[in-house]
Amino acid sequence: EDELHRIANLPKIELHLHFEGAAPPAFIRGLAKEKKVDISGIFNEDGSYAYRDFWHFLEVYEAATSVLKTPEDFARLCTALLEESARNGVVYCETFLSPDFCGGGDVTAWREYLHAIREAADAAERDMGITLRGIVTPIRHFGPEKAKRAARCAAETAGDWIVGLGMGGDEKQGRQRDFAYSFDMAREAGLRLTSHAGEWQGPSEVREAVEDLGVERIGHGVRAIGDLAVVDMLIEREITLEVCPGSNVFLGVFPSLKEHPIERLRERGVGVTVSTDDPPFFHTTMKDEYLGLAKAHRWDEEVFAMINRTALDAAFCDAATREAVL
Ligand code: ES4
Ligand code: ZN
Repeated sequence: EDELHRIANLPKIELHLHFEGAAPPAFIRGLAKEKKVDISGIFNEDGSYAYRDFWHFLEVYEAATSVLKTPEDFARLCTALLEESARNGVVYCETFLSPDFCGGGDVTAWREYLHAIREAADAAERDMGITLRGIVTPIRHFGPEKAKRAARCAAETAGDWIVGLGMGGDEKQGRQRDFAYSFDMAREAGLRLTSHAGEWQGPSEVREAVEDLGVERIGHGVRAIGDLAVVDMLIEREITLEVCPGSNVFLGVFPSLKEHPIERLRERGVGVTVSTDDPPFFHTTMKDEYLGLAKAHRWDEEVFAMINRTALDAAFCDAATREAVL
């Protein structure tokens, strides 16, 4: 119990956190009230987010996000989510941010949102010692044309704070290669690359993200376990997985943490890391993730230290930032 306590309080690196998906329902309800928008249909009676499955979740997510209108709204959310992350011991975090929700893909508007978010993040770093970096997120089910606009926003703001391009959204729509143009644009701008794959689709989706887009990390990637040739490809190419165990169990990708393949992937030699995905939606926190894995897979402090080392090595920020956080 003493060891569990120490594990919960370890300093943590989180690589996979959706910015809007980190908004607590009370935060979204408050904004809806201020702006006199009625989105009561997306909440349960107990105040939590209400949805039936992943695809309905994506709809509810968009409805919740619709009350985030101004750069100041995003800045307030940034402060709130970093307070919660810092409470959970997170010292470095990368967050998926979509220009589709911040100015609709217009570069000038995107810069204004980004400026407000960065100010909030810089203040949180000074006050709470937590470092945030942004990954621009094309949303797969919005299609390749919108993805190009997002990638253009990413390329125009690539630098020390926007560090990557990372596709999210519905993995069952289109193919990874439909987005190759956007990933090429981002790569040429010096950005690092990741894509959601192998959460809802099988191992071949993971292979396609690596081979057709050239990503060096995979969002989830856990269903690679269904084809050991794909698992070995990940090991050989040193691709790091952004694993979100609590999200996977909550959405029914795997029946329980005990049956979750994170431990089998780790044992075989895949670089696995631990993140929350959309914590209030999936009723999880980084402390919950660590405690759950400690219990389900008997992970000790040494394993978590390795997980965090893997995460820091795979982080998209510059070397000086990496060396300052752990
Ligand atoms: C997602 Cl685009 C997006 N937003 C939040 N959570 C997600 N999971 C997969 N895609
Ligand atoms: Zn995700």
